[in-house]
Amino acid sequence: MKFVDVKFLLSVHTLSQLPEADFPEIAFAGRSNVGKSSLMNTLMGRKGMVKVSGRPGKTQGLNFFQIGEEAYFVDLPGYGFARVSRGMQESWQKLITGYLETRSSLRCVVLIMDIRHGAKKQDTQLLSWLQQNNIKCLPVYTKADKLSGNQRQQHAAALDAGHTISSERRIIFSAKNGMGKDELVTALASFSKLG
Ligand SMILES: Nc1nc2c(ncn2[C@@H]2O[C@H](COP(=O)(O)OP(=O)(O)OP(=O)(O)O)[C@@H](O)[C@H]2O)c(=O)[nH]1
Ligand SMILES: [Mg+2]
Repeated sequence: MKFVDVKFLLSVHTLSQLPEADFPEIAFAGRSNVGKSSLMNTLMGRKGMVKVSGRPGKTQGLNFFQIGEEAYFVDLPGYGFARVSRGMQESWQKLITGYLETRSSLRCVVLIMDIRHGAKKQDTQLLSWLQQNNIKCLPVYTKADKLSGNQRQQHAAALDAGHTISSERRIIFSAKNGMGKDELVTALASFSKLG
């Protein structure tokens, strides 16, 4: 997978705005402020391609990025942000689940979790929902730079156990120092070639 020609395509707020399913698609999901946009910037090798903010709930709508003629990457709005109204949370959820359920070109959901935190209910729910819907999921534990080597392994093991994820299936990552980037690119390349 090459990231030479990367561009922002569009922001989708209703399912009718979805672009043609022309390329294999990879979606990036996770709790608000977990580091989805930062991870995508690191992957695409473009610091400012996806907007990153200290304020949770920054990413709204489904943001589509085109990776050459190879794939679409989709930045999903973060879930679990208490400061937006319940009605807003519900409409986000509708949009996201509607997208995930119907998108024929979707190859994989990268589920991003903060390596410092324990298993969170919303992540557990999304994991099992994806499984039920036969959608492939790649778990990534991010912000690994914030822990020492020992702590990193301990926290990763706790997350594995909390979500019943096998350690070969997930990737430890840092947007800050690029840890896990090559591994992630390799995994995504194999997903986007499927079918
Ligand atoms: N140290 C460290 N900080 C990170 C890492 N990834 C993200 N951050 C920081 O975490 C904050 C949130 O990052 P974003 O990438 O905007 O998170 P997001 O999940 O896209 O957030 P929403 O769009 O609001 O859901 C920012 O202050 C980032 O600089 C990482 O790997 N290491
Ligand atoms: Mg974001």
